[in-house]
Amino acid sequence: MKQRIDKLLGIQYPIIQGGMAWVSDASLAAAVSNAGGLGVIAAGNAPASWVKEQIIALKEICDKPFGVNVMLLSPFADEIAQLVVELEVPVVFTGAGNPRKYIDSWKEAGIKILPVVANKALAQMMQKMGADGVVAEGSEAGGHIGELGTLVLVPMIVDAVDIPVVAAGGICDARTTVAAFALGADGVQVGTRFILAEECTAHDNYKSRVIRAKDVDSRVTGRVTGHPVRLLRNNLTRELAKLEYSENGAEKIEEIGAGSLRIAVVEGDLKEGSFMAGQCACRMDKVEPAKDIISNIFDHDMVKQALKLAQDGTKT
Ligand code: TUI
Repeated sequence: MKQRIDKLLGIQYPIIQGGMAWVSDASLAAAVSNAGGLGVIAAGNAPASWVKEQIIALKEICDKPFGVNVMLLSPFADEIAQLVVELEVPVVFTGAGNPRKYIDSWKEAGIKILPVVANKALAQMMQKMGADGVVAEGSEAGGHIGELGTLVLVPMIVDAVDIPVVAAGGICDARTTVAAFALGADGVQVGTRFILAEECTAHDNYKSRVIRAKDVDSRVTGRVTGHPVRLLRNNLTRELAKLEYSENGAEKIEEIGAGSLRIAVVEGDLKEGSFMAGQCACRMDKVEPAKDIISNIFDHDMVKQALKLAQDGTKT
């Protein structure tokens, strides 16, 4: 039995791997797509040349549909928006902004478009502009977040639009996937748990930091910049918290924030790195193949039942 999101994206299971800057590369995205979900390469702040390499590398090891996440605050967003057209990327996600200026060209190219949204107004605008679906990302998520939690955001957006809605933020296992379907979602986006995929090339220190994460370790920094970010507490988050309401705090936070994610993912610097992760980091404890993460969720009887009910009933 297929959900409408499976048909739209050409995938076997209604699960999308979150586009995590520096983390979501060809290796992780190919593993997820090859396992029947939708793998996603995150452009983050990387130059278009890096994104191009990743797309080409993915196509060599995977002939299934995949996506690219365009981070709209990136200085390279315009170039990457064009690149996905040239390289015939099947699905594009956007994050951290309004993708209005790219939508027409992506639609013309036949790309499926699913903007990540954190409020109702943007979801409705995206539907009007022709988006194929939206990812409703609650503030339990890691990285850049909006204000509303998944439990409020998802059903509100399900009621506000007719296009498929993918639930994100806090979803990491069978129980939270069932919850997402109960809220009316058509599919789930899972980020943090895929950091712990064997095929994820993030530094081992990043993975062990996620495994060690306790419930009290999740922090949100950068509220003064207008781009709040959820990450795991360490020396960096303490420094950022001190800056938050200091003079020129916003600029200093932007400056420090810019390079610190790469330092965490590539170098594994536990003190100065930005270990972006969702609140649910405290609920996961092992590294395993991407296909085991997916089967652990979708082989669960409760999820199978929820999928069946979602098809029979949809909006309740
Ligand atoms: O984009 C994300 N997650 C991210 S992006 C990122 S890189 C970054 N680093 C430092 C500062 C900022 C970004 C790390 N994690 N998720 C999708 C998402 N989009 N969450 C929230 C939003 C969002 C927020 C405001 C989307 C649109 C929006 O407003 C658009 C508008 O103009 O109404």
